[in-house]
Formats: sequence, structure tokens, C-alpha cells
Amino acid sequence: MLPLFEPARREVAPGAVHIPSWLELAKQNRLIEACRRWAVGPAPMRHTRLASGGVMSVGTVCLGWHWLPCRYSRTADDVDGAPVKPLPDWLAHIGRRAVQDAYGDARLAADYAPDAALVNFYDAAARLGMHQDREERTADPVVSLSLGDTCLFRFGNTANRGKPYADIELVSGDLFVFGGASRFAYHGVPKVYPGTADPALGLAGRLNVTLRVTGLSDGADNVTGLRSAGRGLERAAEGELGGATSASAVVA
Ligand code: MD3
Ligand code: FE
Repeated sequence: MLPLFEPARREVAPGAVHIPSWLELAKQNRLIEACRRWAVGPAPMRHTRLASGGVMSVGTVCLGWHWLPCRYSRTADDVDGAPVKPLPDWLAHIGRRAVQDAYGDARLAADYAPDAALVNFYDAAARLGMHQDREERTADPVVSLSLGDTCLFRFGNTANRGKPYADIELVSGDLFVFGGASRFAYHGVPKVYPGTADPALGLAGRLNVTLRVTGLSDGADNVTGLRSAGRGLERAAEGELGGATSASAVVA
């Protein structure tokens, strides 16, 4: 059966594909409900503490592998030490459908096997500084789903966190897939627009779910990423903290 509604697909940069209104409202609601359950814990949502002493204004909960600055772990080492919750098959399936719709390559989609999901929560004041994601040991695409309030997403280049970059609004239900040359581009979320979510979602703030292929395996030395010591969030956090003098001021 042909889909009744074919969302517009826009290739923002080589390998970076934005599909607005990709996830229907009922599925957005189910994903938000799941995020609420994951956030409660064990291994609950936390504001990640960076090596610099800064604390991210964004709240994060992980599935499959627990992300820490510089490494992944099977346990939430900086939270409660609990084993990280599994990444459910239905979420990996959404990831394969996303890769299919972004690239139109059935083989690539069938082979896409995300083993980690990061759920980021943004309140009205939260932002994410420009950074690269380099803890993963593969160049497989990252799938991003936006839920709730609209945000300003800044998609940069692979060389540095400055210009050139493109500013794009991400709305609830939007899909973004970052593969190919875009996989290691700098990116960030400079602003969230409070109160812009569809009231039917019952969500104050913004959630972003990303699916990743870490390339890690149990028992291996997973302590450091392949290419870098860190996600580049150290300096990013300075912008994020926005002059706050203590970590508690950011978390509060
Ligand atoms: C481009 N999250 O979790 S999603 C992150 O909206 C992250 O919460 C933002 O950056 C958020 O690391 C942006 C878009 C995104 C996610 C991962 C990427 C873009 C990416 C990895 C590589 C390149
Ligand atoms: Fe990122």
C-alpha cells in the first residue's frame, strides 16, 4: 500500500537528512511515555558532570550502553551504579525504518543495529553546546527523534565549532539522520522554545532520542573512544553554563 502522506525529505548536508513530521502523534505519545519510565530509574536521568567540573543543563538517560564523557559503560557509574536498561527491539526497529526513509537503501536499513540510545531532556533553560559525538567506534549513522517543544538546532562543520553552520528548527515528530560525512560534524542546541509543543503531547520541554551503534562489546577495553578523549563537551559546557557560578545553580 502506498503511504497516504509522504513527508518531505531534505538533505541538509552530505549524509544529513531531515524529515519533518516523520513520527505520527500517537507514536510520539508512546515514545514520550517510554521516556518517562526510563527517566525514573534504576539508572535514572541525570545531569552529566563533565571533567571540567561543569554540569550539563540537559538531563540524560541511556539505554543499552550508559554514556559518560569519554566512554560508555554497561552500568550507570556516575549515577547509582545500576545496570543500564536494555534498548528495546521496537526502538531499534524505529531506527531501521528511519535509516530506510532517510537513505532509501533497504540493505543499509536492515543492517542498522543500534545498541545504545541517549534520551536528552531540555527544560526551557537547557542548551547543548557545539560538540562532536566521538565515543562510538563506528561511523554508522546516528538517528535523532525530536519530541515536545521546538528547538533551534545548529548543524556545523567537521573542522571546528564555529562557522559555517546551518540553523534549523526541530519540531516534535521530526527525524534527523546523521551519516556519511555528517557523522562527525559539530552540532548543538542553542535554544528551546518553551510552550511550543502540541498540548496533546502533555510535555513541557523537549525530549530528544538518539540511536547509535557504539561498536563496543562486553569484555573489551571500552574505557576510551577511538579517536578522542571526550565528546568535546568540556568547552561546550562553558557556553552552556551561561555564567552560572555553581553546578547546583545549573541543576536547580
Ligand atoms: C550529528 N543531541 O545527544 S540531536 C547528542 O537534540 C546530541 O539532544 C542533540 O547532540 C539533542 O549527542 C542533537 C542531533 C544529533 C545527534 C547526534 C549526532 C546530531 C548529530 C551525532 C553526529 C552528528
Ligand atoms: Fe551530539
